Amino acid sequence: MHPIFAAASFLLLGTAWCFRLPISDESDSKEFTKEHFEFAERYLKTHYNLKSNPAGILGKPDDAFASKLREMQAFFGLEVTGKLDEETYEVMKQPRCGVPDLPEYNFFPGKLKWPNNALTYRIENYTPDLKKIAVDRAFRKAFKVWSDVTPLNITRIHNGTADIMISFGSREHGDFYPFDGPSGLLAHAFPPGPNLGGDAHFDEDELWSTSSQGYNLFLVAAHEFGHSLGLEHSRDPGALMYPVYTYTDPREFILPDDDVQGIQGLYGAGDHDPNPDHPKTPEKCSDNLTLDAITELRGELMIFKDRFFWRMHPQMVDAELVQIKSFWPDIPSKIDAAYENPENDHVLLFRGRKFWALNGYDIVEGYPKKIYELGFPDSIVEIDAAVYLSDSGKTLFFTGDTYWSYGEQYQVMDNGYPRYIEEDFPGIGRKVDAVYQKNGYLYFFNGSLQFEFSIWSGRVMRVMRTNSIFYC
Ligand SMILES: [Ca+2]
Ligand SMILES: [Ca+2]
Ligand SMILES: [Ca+2]
Ligand SMILES: [Zn+2]
Ligand SMILES: [Zn+2]
Repeated sequence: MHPIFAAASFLLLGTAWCFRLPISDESDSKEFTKEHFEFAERYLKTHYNLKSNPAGILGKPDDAFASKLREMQAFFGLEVTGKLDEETYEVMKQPRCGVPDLPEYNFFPGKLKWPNNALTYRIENYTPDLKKIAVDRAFRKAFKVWSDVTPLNITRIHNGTADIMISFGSREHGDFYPFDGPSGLLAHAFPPGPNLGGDAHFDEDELWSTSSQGYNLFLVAAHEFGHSLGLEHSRDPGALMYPVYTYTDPREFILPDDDVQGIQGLYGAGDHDPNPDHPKTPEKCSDNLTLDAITELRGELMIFKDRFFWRMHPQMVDAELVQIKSFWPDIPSKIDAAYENPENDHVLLFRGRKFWALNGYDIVEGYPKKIYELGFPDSIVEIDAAVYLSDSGKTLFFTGDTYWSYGEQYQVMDNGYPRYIEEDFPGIGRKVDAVYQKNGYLYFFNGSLQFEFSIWSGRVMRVMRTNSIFYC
C-alpha cells in the first residue's frame, strides 16, 4: 500500500538545495531533461496514482501528467501550473513518505480505524545502524506520541502476530511495494486492518539514527505509526503527517495541533495529555498575526514566525511556508532578528546571544558567534530586529526601546548609541518585532501593525496591518 519516505542522500550533502537558491533568473530558465521528466513521472506514479506514460514526449507532457502535476502542486501550496518548474521539482526531490498524498488513491479508501483501543506491536527485526535498545526506545516513544493524546493503549509483544508488525527491509521485502536503496523512499505503513494492515516497514538502506544524522528513527516511526492508526497525509507543513521529512530535535518534539485534531477525530481525546500545548502552524492572514523577523535573501523575502518562515518571491503572490529546520537542521527553530548584507552576500540570523551567517542556504564556517563580538554590552541578551541600510553601510539593531548603529565596513558599533527608538523613529511605537528596508522605506512591525517609515523624511507614511505583507 503505502509507501514511503523518499530520502535523498544528496540532500544531506546540501547540494540539492541549490535548486532552492534564488540566485538569478538563470534558475528559472533551467532546461529539464528527459531524466527530470522521468523522475517527475515516477514521483507522480508513486504518490498521485499517475497511470499513463507521458515522459517520452519531452517538454510536451500529456494531459494526465499535467493534471497530476496540478494536484501535486496544489497539495504542496505551489503555484498550480501543470508544468514542471524549479519549485515543483525541488519539492519532488525532498525526502518524504511514499504513502500517496491523496487519500482517494490509497489502497484502502475511506476512513479506517482500529475497532478497539487496545493494540499490540511487535518488532520483528532490527537495523544494524543502532543498538537494539535505541530502536526499542524510538518505537516506544513514537507510539507514545499518539497514545498521549488518545485513549489508545498500545503495548509491545514479543511473540505471535501483533496488530502492528514492524520490520526493516530493503528493496523487495514481501509486500509488492519495494524500497529503492539509499535515498528515495524511507519507510511505509499500512492503514488499520487485518494482516498487513497497520504494519510499518523501514528501508534498511537508509542510515537510521537517534540524532540529526541520516534519518531519525523516532521521527519517521512517529509519522508512519500515524498511518498505522489511520491518518493520511496532511497539507499543513508543520504537521507530523506532512509527507516530507523534516528533522526536529526529538527531545523538543511535541505533536503539532493538526495531528492532534486528526487522531482525536478518529479515537477521541485521552484523559491525560502530558504536553497539552500542541504547536499550531501560523496563518498568514490572521488579523492577529505578529512576526519574529524579516530579511531579504537575494531578492526574496524571508518572513520568520515560530519554527517556520515564509518565502516570498517578488513575482509570486503566494508565499510558501516552510520549516526552518528543513533548511538548516543545525540552527534554532525560532529566530529573533535577521538582516541581509548584500555587500558580502551574507544573511545573519539571531537567536538569543548567538548569531549565524548564511551564504545562500549554507551556514558560513566559524558560526555561530556571540553578539558581544559585534560590540554589544553583556546586558543585551537578545536582538529584537535588525536591518541593513545600503546608503550608509550601517546596520541598525533594535533591542527593547533602544537601537544601535553598527558600521559594517569597519565592523564596529558607532559611538553615541544606543539611542531611543521613539526619538529617531517617531510613530512606530516603543519596540520593534521585525524590520526590513525597501525602496527608501523602512517597514517596521510591532504586534499586528506595520509602519511604513520614510528614511528621507524621517516619518511614518502609512500604517497597515502586519498581515498586509501577504496581501491578505
Ligand atoms: Ca497487521
Ligand atoms: Ca530508500
Ligand atoms: Ca524579532
Ligand atoms: Zn506518510
Ligand atoms: Zn513494505
